[in-house]
Amino acid sequence: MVAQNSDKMKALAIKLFEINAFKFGDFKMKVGINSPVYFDLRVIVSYPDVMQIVSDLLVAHITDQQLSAKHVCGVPYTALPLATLVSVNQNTPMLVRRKEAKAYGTKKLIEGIYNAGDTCLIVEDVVTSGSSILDTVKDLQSEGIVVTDAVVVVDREQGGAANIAKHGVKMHSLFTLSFLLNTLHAAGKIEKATVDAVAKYISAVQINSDGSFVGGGDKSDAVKANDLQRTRLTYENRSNLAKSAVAKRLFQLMASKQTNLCLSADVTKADDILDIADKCGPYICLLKTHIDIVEDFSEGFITNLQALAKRHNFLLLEDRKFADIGNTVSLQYGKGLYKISNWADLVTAHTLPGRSILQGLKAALGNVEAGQERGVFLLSEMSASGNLIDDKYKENSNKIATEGGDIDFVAGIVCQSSNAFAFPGLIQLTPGVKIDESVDKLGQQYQTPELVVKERGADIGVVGRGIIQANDVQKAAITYRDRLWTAYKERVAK
Ligand code: 5BU
Repeated sequence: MVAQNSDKMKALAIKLFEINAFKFGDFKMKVGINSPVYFDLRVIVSYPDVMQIVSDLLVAHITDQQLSAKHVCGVPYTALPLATLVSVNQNTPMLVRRKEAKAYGTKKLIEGIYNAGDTCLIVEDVVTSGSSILDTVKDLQSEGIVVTDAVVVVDREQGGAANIAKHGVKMHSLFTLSFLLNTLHAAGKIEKATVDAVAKYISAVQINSDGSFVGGGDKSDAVKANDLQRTRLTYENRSNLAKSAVAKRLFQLMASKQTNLCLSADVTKADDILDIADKCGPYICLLKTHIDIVEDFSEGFITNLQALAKRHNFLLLEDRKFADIGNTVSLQYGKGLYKISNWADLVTAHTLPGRSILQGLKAALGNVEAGQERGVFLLSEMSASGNLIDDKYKENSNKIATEGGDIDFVAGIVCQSSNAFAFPGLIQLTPGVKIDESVDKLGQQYQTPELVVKERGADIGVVGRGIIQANDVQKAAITYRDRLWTAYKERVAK
């Protein structure tokens, strides 16, 4: 790396982390086991400034390494725009490899003008085993094109360089995973524990170009040893991994106040909600409302509720369960009698309408000041018996929460089980909590605080009638706070 580019490289590493081009957590990989780090450089096309920096650095790296080839060729698909920029910037003609031959016309696998014997430099975004690079090399070679070098943005250091070297191709990476980890740690973006967990995984899981593991075996021990599984991380640690500003704030609040209790204040008189909020406020991280059950709603009630939230340091969650088309939810969130977006730090929403639910809600928000950020909990499971949610729905809900351009708006997931999602930057909110496991007359299914936290992955337990119907609501809140918090402490100490 050229010395003057070193600061640029560090700045780019941080930028890539901030735009979610890579994440830490517990992710399912193509090779069949989970990884504590996940790269998705597809997102960078949405950031022209990042594209510019990456391509400038790639060109500088190519010059620095004296890689002269007659053509450049990107590995489809993520690297194609990068290869285009490299081609244009250094005036080197490009070749395009098709993944499938056209069914009509020329049936060519390689587009562009070339002759057998021409040289070609490969451009790739992320290398794990190197198998994608080798697929492209093979197609170029069968046209008589000579490939000796590949320039890549990120080397995950899992054996890719050695695998492609066996086929006569030398890898030149802009970033190694170690460089990214160290840079983020030095910038205070990730904890030492995260750096160590990833390093441990990388050294244990080296991959051959056919996808098998070096040394054989299924490496399930490495997966078990994955210290970035969300249920094993502390809330402090997870606040650093969160992408939503409200999730960060909530994780920090939970850690400093030592509570993971959400009180569901399901009573119908404004004064009763304020009374419960005042008595239980010191023991909760969230107060959950169903604003449309309040019979005497007024703006003054909201002002008082916000004052209590400030005094006792908890956030407000309106459990509105938005579920309509984008335009309607935007109006329901920002307008009407309740003007929910003005006061609720968080809301709940169904994923049934798809991604547009997030865009609709976001459309109701104007310019948001720091500290006034809003977030959403997406529902991926329900506690009601006989609900219609199946595994596919759950999986797709997780995708909406963790992929795409709106993940900075998603604070967490409302669900009942620990396998609903893996990303530790999201918060699992689990309703249906009571001291005694039971079912109410209308199909609500309850589990104990210990069970939801230790077995079902809950980060926050939601308690309604378990507290509000108690003779002494404050005493009940303390009991639930203590039991949920102890369960969490035991979970992370394991
Ligand atoms: P309870 O009194 O502890 O049963 O109240 C639970 C609250 O959580 C209540 O406000 C429900 O609307 C809310 N809830 C739920 O119980 N189950 C779910 O799956 C979802 C929300 Br989503």
